[in-house]
Amino acid sequence: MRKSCLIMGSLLLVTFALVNPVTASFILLPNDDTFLDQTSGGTVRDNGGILIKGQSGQQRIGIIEFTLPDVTVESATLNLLHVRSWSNLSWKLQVSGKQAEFDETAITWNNSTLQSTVGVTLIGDPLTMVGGNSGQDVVPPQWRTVDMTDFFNANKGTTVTLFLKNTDNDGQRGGTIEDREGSRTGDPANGPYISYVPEPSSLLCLGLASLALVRRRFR
Ligand SMILES: [Ca+2]
Ligand SMILES: [Ca+2]
Repeated sequence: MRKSCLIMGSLLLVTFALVNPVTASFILLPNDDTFLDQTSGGTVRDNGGILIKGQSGQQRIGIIEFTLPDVTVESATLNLLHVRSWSNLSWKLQVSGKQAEFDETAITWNNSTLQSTVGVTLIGDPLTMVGGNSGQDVVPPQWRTVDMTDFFNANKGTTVTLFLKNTDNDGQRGGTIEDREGSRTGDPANGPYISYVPEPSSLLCLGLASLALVRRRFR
């Protein structure tokens, strides 16, 4: 038990530079992010942000892959920057997820099986997203958050794919979330991320790992 605790703690130290010492909040970045585009079946679409549209026959489904650390969290929040809307109309964004992996440089609508809803868990209620107020752009872009604490704890230690779907079947509605490459804003820091706060017992593991590293260093 203590060994696994130390290994887990050591892995988490990689992200230690991102720790906020007051709230002990950690940041987790995606492995991959892109979207599945029904209108361009065989084309890899890893550019221009994460496009989302629900209209039948023209669907765009955002997909984001994270490897969740094997820690129990008090809270976990998905953070998304809304940069564009399909029009000046508001739209609905539903986040869901399941244990699955993909490669953003290879996945297409045609070769993906991720459109299936089998095994998918809804995460929170749909968010209402504003319409564009400057052409299609949302100015300034808006950070939106989704509580994913339960999903995180149910899937800790695994690799998961989160799905971003527009629940309106309407060609005028939908939008774009900034991707991890910073395609729309020029800044990768505006890409999707999870912020999480480990439970105190998990923080104890981190503390033990830190002591072990210190002991080894000064031997
Ligand atoms: Ca990407
Ligand atoms: Ca991957």
